[in-house]
Amino acid sequence: MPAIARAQPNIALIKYWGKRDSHRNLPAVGSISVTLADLFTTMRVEFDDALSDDLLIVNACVNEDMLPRIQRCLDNVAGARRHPARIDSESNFPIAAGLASSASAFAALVVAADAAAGMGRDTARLASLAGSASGSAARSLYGGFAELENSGDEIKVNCLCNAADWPLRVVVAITATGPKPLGSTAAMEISRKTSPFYSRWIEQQPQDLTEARNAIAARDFAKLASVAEHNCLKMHSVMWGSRPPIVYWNSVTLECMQAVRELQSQGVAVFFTIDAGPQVKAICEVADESKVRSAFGAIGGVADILASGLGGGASLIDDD
Ligand code: 2P0
Repeated sequence: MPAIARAQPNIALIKYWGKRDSHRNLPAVGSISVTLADLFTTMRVEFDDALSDDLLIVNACVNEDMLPRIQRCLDNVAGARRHPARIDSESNFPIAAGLASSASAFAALVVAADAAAGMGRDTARLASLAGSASGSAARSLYGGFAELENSGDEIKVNCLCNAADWPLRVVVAITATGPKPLGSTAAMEISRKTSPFYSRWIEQQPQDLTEARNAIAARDFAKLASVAEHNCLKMHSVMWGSRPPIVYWNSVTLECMQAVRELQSQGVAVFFTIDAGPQVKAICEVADESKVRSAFGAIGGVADILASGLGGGASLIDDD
């Protein structure tokens, strides 16, 4: 039977950058993210012995580039002796542009493939499988604020706070469209091997995680803002210090960061974060969303603005 799942991308507030075991895709650091409600990937998986081979369709086009990674994930979920699969993936936001499309894609893939293969695993097990395919995908199995722990041999994720218990907004400034120059997996390895700041990044991460966990528990926006911006800039410093340097920002990225700083100086509850791409994500209180949108809208180079509340975890949906 085919199965369809939907998963949302997540935005890390305390970042995952670096692997402790690249073979098993175990992260070198813990991370904390928020899942977005309004951006999503819908994934339909059907195993069919009448097919001669696996077929991947992404946003209505046959995609062979991503197929090997998808096949490895399907083998892990359904076993290497599975039937060939037809996989249809659709995302309602730009893919491969630093909006965590691999997180929503692999989270949706494991949920749909598990159901299509009749395996019936629980969320913790599905998160571990998603994380083996793409580290950040493990967090998209959970809603609200999710923490990926860096301990043991299994990828483990906890929900720290449900979306409804701290309803924040995320406003994303798209500063460039099109795929990023270097994927995260390769970039992380370059950082691990060459950045003089990498070891300090790993050493300091537990402190940032504790600070963020406490801020979330206390719903303390200012504390979360401070540690999240610090952690984001520290991750980008690791990247900038790599050889060759890894710079995902453009001049509009910097203009958006400056706009957030100006809003902060006017007392607006907002902070920025930036992932492996040039987009700027502003996290704000619900009442301040329109001010953030206006500030980004006034920047000439901003190509588009997306906004979302915090969402739930990946789940199966009906075929209709
Ligand atoms: C994060 N990123 O925590 C960080 C911040 C990008 C910057 O997780 O190699 O695509 O597939 O495990 O999950 C992007 O990394 O990497 C990422 P793989 P993934 O969201």
